Amino acid sequence: HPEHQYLDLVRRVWEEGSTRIDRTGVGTRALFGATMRFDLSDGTVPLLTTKRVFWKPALRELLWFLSGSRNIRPLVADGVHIWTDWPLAKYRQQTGEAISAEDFELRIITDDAFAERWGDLGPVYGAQWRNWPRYTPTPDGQFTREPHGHDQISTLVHQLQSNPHSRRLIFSGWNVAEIDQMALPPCHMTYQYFVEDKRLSCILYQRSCDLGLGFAFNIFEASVLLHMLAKQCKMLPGEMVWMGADCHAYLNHEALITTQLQRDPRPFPKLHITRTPDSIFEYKFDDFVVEGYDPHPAIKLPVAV
Ligand code: DHF
Ligand code: TMP
Repeated sequence: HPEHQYLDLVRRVWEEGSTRIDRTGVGTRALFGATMRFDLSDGTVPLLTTKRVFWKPALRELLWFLSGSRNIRPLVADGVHIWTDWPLAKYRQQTGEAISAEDFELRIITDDAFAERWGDLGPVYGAQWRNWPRYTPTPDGQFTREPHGHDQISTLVHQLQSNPHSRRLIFSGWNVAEIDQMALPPCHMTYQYFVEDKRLSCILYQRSCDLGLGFAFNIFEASVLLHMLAKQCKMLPGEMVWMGADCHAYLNHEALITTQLQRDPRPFPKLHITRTPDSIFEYKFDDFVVEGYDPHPAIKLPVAV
């Protein structure tokens, strides 16, 4: 079962990884450099089965990236809480106010000015994917920032269709010049595509991978995006290849070892996309059906902020 690639990596990280103090202070075991490959040609999607993965918030996050948004408001309005902790920590730190997560989210939804000031994550994923800043030189040797940046996703769709053997089918969130403005620099940072006989494959390069939490979302979302791109370009899904650099398990994620590793994987579910809109940006949440997902029970793990 392909999920053993993940379970084996978790075991290897836990048994052979070095113990490291990380940015969050929680501590991890980590090793550097790992690959997994998932065959999507049978219509499946790698959604881990050794614990329940909340794929609905993951799908909403992917659609939020594609919308180009950099504010948590649309996520929170849809009941997705996965990005709230970072703006919340900043708010508490800068105002000294001991606000609860619930009250913070309520203000994000109901108060426009508050959302604009405190819900912004900076130019993260969606902002770079859809609107990588474009500067043009002026005669006096300065540069002006154009109102519309590079839409890397539109370019990718166009290139896939017109130049499928290109070796430049890439988009990236790693904008060096803007890293310092981001709530978190991108973890899943570079995506590259490859077309062979109408089969579309992808490599995702992930610089930093939380194997307990982030990974399940990241591999699912990258694979859904592959299915979407294939559909838009009248191709078939091929292979999803994942490459992780700093692969780590947080020291407070023992349940990963004591519970999840003891379980046997079940078949991956199928992904159905029930509609082909005119553009990749017009997909709606209800266009996606995950069929046959029968996971082991959820495992609650603390997130290191
Ligand atoms: N920081 C760290 N330390 N790990 C991460 O995985 C991470 N991911 C981020 C931002 N910062 C991060 C964005 N993605 C969850 C999943 C993905 C995610 C952030 C958080 C999460 O908490 N998942 C839980 C609950 C999901 C839910 O309730 O909907 C899970 O059990 O999967
Ligand atoms: P870092 O910026 O210091 O690497 O911390 C980011 C942490 O969040 C790290 O544990 C990796 C994890 N992460 C993922 O695994 N996937 C994601 O999509 C995101 C946003 C974060």
